Amino acid sequence: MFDALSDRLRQTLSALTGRGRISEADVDVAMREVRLALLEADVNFKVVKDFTARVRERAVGADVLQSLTAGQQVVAIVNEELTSLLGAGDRVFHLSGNPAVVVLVGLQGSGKTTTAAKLSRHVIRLGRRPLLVAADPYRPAAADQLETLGRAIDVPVHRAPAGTAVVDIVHGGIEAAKRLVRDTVIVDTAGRLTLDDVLMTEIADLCRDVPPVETLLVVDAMTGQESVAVAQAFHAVVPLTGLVLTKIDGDARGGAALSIGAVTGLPVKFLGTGEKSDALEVFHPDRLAGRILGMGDVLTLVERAQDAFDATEAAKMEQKLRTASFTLEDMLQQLQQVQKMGPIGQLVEMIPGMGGLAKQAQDSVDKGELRRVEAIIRAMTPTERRDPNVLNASRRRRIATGSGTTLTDVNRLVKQFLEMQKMIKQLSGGRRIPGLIRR
Ligand SMILES: Nc1nc2c(ncn2[C@@H]2O[C@H](COP(=O)(O)OP(=O)(O)OP(=O)(O)O)[C@@H](O)[C@H]2O)c(=O)[nH]1
Ligand SMILES: [Mg+2]
Repeated sequence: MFDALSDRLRQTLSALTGRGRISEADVDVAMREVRLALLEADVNFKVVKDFTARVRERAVGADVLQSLTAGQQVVAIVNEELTSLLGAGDRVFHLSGNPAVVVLVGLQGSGKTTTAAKLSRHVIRLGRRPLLVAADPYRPAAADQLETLGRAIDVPVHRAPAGTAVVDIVHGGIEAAKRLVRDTVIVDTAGRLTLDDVLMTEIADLCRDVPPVETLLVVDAMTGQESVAVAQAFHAVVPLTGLVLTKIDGDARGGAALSIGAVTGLPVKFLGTGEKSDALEVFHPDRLAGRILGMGDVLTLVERAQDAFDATEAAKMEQKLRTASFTLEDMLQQLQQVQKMGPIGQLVEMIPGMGGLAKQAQDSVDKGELRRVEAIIRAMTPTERRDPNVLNASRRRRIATGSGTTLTDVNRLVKQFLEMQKMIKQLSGGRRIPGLIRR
């Protein structure tokens, strides 16, 4: 989502770090560029103004410009200020009370139901036992959707006959949670098409009556500046405790998502990064700032790897790499594991210094290159997978036909694999392979 902004900021800031001393005028030029980049990304005007003013003041004040590393220091200031801009409010996800009640509210289609399922998985990972509540008395289909999602992740769903009042549905859910020994109740409410008074009052009443420990507003980050107004309107009526920004994986300019916290003072607690129920990230402002400024986000990458990789499998793989007995079969398995971590573009973006390659990597996946590699390996016999040296011309032709690829594709893969194997042999002279994930 933040690609265009990220590209521009990176360019501007590399102009600062690319030389020795910088002057106040250099800072001004850079800040003008930063301001344009943020405005173009649809960041709220006032937020932009305050932001650039703060960065400028810190950069030209003190002794920053006198130092030999002035450029880097200015970049560090931008990073810090961006982090504090993104990190408004109390970001802790509170789960006190038995059961702890979490209510999700938001406009129609913002992603409440999807987020309810994602949050269930999140709290399960925290060692809790969630129960979902379908608190939409108007559309039975909404409860069906939640039930389907709940079944897929093995979380019970409480629902009530159409027409039951929202407050009663939620109390029923809390009773059910006590019965089923569930300690976290996640309430999915009806979508509001607009900021409708009746529905708003219904939520306000619910929050007064229950009251939930967390009332999160689910906001579609693709809706732009309007989302800021929506958040302000909700917050005026309902005591919100935080925001969930969904569809961060989309291609909107992202500025609204960046400014919504600063404008409303509400903390962003989670990011939705995809349609599947595991596509939820705890929001870390420093990590997002790092990603936007092209400094990478290794921590999130490691967490995703830990979620996707089986620890024993990872250890086995490391052993193979270490002893240089890594085969095409292992490579196939690795490719599948990595793909479980999410879209390749998102992953590459988190590697420091690689942000600029994210799009390229995603493009090559979208063009089916990974699938081609998988198809080629699958078309090989077990012997061939274990020892590609047996691959003579006729075997290669057979594999190309079998995988629906070309001889050139097969040759390229085999060549790449043999080179990789050589490199692993060199690296694995008893040394630890850098970058290997372990729990
Ligand atoms: N790409 C992407 N799609 C998402 C994300 N979150 C939700 N969606 C999609 O957005 C659409 C709407 O999501 P729902 O969870 O049904 O939204 P809702 O707020 O419950 O909608 P209503 O109940 O009708 O108000 C679905 O197609 C979801 O798959 C996300 O983080 N990324
Ligand atoms: Mg819904």
